Amino acid sequence: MAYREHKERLDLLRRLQLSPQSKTPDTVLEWTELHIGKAYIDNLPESIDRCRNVKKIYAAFSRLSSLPQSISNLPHLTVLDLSHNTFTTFPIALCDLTNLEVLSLDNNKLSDIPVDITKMKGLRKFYISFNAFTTFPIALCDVTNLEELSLDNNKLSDIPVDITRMEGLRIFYLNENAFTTFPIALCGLTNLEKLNLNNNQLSDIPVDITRMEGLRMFWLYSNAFTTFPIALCGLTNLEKLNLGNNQLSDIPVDITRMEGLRIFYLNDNAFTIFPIALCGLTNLESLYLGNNKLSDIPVDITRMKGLRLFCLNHNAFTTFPIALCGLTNLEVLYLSYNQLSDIPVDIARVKGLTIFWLDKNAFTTFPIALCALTNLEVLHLGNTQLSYIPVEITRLTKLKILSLDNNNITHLPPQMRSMESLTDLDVKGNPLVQPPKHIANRGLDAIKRYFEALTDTKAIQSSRIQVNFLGETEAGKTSISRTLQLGQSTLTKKADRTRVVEQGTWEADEDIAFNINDFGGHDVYKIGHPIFISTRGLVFITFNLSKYDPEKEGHYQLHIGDWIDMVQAQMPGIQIALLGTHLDEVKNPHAETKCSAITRQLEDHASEKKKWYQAQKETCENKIKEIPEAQASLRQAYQSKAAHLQTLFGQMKPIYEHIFTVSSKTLKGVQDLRDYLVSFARTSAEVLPGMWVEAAKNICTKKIEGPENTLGWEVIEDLILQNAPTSWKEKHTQEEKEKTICDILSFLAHRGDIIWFDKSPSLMKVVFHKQEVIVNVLKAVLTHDQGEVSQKLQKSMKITRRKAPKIKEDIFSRGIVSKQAMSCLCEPFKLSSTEVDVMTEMMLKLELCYQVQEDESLPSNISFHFPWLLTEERQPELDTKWPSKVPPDTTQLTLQVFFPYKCPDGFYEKFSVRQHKHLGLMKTMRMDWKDGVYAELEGCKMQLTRWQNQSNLDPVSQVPDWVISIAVRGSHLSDMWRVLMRGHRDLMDIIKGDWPGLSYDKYLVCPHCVSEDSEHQPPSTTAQNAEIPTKRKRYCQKTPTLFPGEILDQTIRTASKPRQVPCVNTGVSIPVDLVYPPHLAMSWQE
Ligand SMILES: Nc1nc2c(ncn2[C@@H]2O[C@H](COP(=O)(O)OP(=O)(O)OP(=O)(O)O)[C@@H](O)[C@H]2O)c(=O)[nH]1
Ligand SMILES: [Mg+2]
Repeated sequence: MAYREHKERLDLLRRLQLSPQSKTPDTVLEWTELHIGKAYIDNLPESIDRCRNVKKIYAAFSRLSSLPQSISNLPHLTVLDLSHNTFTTFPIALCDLTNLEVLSLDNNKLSDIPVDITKMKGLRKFYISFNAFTTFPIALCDVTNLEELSLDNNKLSDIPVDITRMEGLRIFYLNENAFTTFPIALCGLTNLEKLNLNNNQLSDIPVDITRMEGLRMFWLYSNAFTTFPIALCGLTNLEKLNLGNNQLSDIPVDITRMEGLRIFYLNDNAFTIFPIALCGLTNLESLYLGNNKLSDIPVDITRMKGLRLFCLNHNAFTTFPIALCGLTNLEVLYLSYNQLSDIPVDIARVKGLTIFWLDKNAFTTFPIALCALTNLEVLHLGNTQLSYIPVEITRLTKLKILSLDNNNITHLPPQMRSMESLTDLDVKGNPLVQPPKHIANRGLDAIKRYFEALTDTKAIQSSRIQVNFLGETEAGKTSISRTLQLGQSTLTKKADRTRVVEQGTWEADEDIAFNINDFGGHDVYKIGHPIFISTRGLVFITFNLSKYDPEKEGHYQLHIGDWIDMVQAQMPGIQIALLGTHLDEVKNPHAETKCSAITRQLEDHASEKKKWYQAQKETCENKIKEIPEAQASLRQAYQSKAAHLQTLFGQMKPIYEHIFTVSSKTLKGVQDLRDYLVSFARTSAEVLPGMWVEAAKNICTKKIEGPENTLGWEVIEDLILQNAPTSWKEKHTQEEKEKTICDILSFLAHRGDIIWFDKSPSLMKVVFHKQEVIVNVLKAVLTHDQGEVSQKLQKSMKITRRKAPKIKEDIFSRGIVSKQAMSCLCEPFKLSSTEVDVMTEMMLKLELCYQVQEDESLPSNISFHFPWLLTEERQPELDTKWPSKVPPDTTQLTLQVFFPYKCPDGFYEKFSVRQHKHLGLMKTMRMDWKDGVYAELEGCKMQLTRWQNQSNLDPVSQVPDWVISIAVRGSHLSDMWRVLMRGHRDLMDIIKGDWPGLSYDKYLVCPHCVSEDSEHQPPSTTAQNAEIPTKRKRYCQKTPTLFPGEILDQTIRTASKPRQVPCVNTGVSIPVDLVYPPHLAMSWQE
């Protein structure tokens, strides 16, 4: 049932409470279950007894500390969940609920139970884990019908003898308490079946334990046993015994008396020699001996005829313990985390083995003996050092799951496609060539299809690499790119500026080719790079070496540094190299001197980045040290932040160490560049089916020769299947052929040959094989050049002269492009109307704009909103809806995300577009201006803004940070948090997807500081703050307290909770739910 519906029920009960005389509505009488958990209420309504037929009430995760007496009038109530509340005493009203069977008061603050509990004759299961009991609540001894009792996670150290009166008790949880000696009274519980004493400090067990004849399962994990408690040997009916995580190093022979034992945990102990006595446990089925220091197994083990599962992970085996081969009934064997390098042929004797864990060992060659284990269904061989998989693996015809991740495998045998049972193949983290990595990532089916194509057509080792020249205008990009292609000096003319993008190919060898992209400088690329540049490709940051002056202020940043930052933010893993042109115009020794200066500048740049990460990390670590124990959740927030910084830093690929210098005039240095390109291509060569290579060639030819702007599905089909052998075509259904086409297209897209959106059903039918077509359109739409747009509108036949200014006004002040205006802007490129539609759909998909139907009665009246185009300032009338000062009775939650130096181009705009998903659907009010959005939704007001933080300049560079902030105002915290958290998730998703290498910092601004003062508001709204009363001025001088934004990333609950958190900058304490969203805040304990 939906959360909202439960809330409605609660509201209904509240209304009934206000009119006690009213008749109980029939719906209330129909309720049999009431879910009012997470309602954050202090009391259940007195009217609870109106739901006379209710059987189950769930009221966990609230603030309940008492119950209305009326609850005792619910005769049918059998289940009541009051866990995670704030009861300090047992709610006495419950004692009259004689039919209650299950009661949970877990996670409260109880320390005693009243004698009246004995009235609850029906009680079967009682949960009081995580409370404050220091002594056993004696009253329970007379609840003789109780079957299950959990008292774990309290502070008990003894049990009274009276417990023996609880004759019905079957299951008893006493783990995580303070027992140092075994509570002897337990021995009288002769009917007890399950006893959990994990995580205490026991070191012995009394012989009286044998009185517990009913005991079947006994947990003693994580205690202080150094020798095996011999008394246990008398428990001949025991079936499951857990003695893991103690300090045992031997087992007495008496153990053989435990004939009933089936499952035995001895992991995490101190065994160095296999305890031979175990061999007498011939009925044992599962034996866990992981995390010890075993290096051998005696032959006697074969006596354990019943053994099915044997765990020996994390031991010290360097050679395979041959005795295991005699365990012919074994089905599951764990040997992960050892140092095995081979498996003997005798393993074939363990015929029934179905699951075999061998990952994290030291195999360098594939243990071929495994191939005789024909019943194997699961085989784990990840994280070893395998480089080769033999074709014999296909003998494992029943194999379903095979993990080979993180090895050095380059080739898989094509015959693997015939392994029909295989459903899961993990080959992540291998330098795969056959199949190519990208195909492997598409899953097992794609791998099988690839292998099939490989068998049907010739296999060709091939490499086609995308080479991208980026850099300032007139750097020499076009000249070097043409020079490379033609193999002779090709200088451009002065007037020959690259307006969009020039594409070319260079075939260095029969099987090595390059797709060359030469980009002209335009902002469009800055948003579009990830669409155009393949992460497998190369990026050359090109600059004119003769004009480059290392001494000149800003030269490095403009010509090199900014470009590196931009590329690394979007594609942190891509290989970047520097290319200095105009070598002929540089006087020798100058070239080398300049290059070494640049090398130093590169190093400074890299070390500055590193410092930024380190400083951030140190701040986190210092905070972690300062945070009190009780605020574990906050601590975790900082830990995850530190970890995130570490990964961010780790994923960045260093710039190629050599700076290439070339002259497109004299060809000096060009050979060096070619050699590097060829060697780079060779290292990333892949084995491809002949059919694929032909398909790629056909499509690439179309780029240069064909007249089409885009390729439709039929053309694609034709280009790809043209060269497929007839036998292949006959063998496959249309559906299978389409899958193969998708494999090939996805491969080509990944390699950067084409642009293809496989996730969108309509877009996937179109291939953008010419980058310049997309670029042209993007450039035409996303231009800020009003004159150019006016001209186009005037030229267009579709638009009347009278209408043109209105359309222009729409575009530039409101960021709105109507469907008609769109086709008009595309006119010069001679696109078909379908192509215009496809382009618009692509822009929607890239979230450059969102679509709005302006008039409900006119379905064709569609327009597209581009935040990118907005030029208007914030509308003054918004000051009444969102005054700079937070109004009384209103709270403001604020998230601020800081970007050092630069807010990546298009980031804010994408975020603004994404909001349409939430705002559009509900038809809420939304107002946009150039750096912000105001919206009213779900009972809250929200303002998104982008601004530069002038008050916090970088101490060295004096460059202000960019900030994107989400502020939510309202009076219902839980609604406000929902809106804020959704905005936060959108921001993080965009970073993860589009700018994975971006450095940022995020904070929650203290709502208390915000309401005291508006200093930190965006500059545009702070003008009124000049006249602030003196008392409030005091606060203004301080910056608001910032809490780590990582709080919002936390999902788990912690056991400790202050009700208040300190607002450090003003010295006051504020309620925890102003800083923590409800799902985190309410689970804390004082
Ligand atoms: N002497 C000399 N001139 C060069 C060299 N490379 C390029 N040029 C000249 O420098 C100018 C700019 O070269 P382009 O290759 O067009 O530069 P670009 O980076 O493509 O410029 P945009 O297309 O505007 O981004 C042209 O006049 C070229 O003739 C070179 O190695 N030596
Ligand atoms: Mg150019």
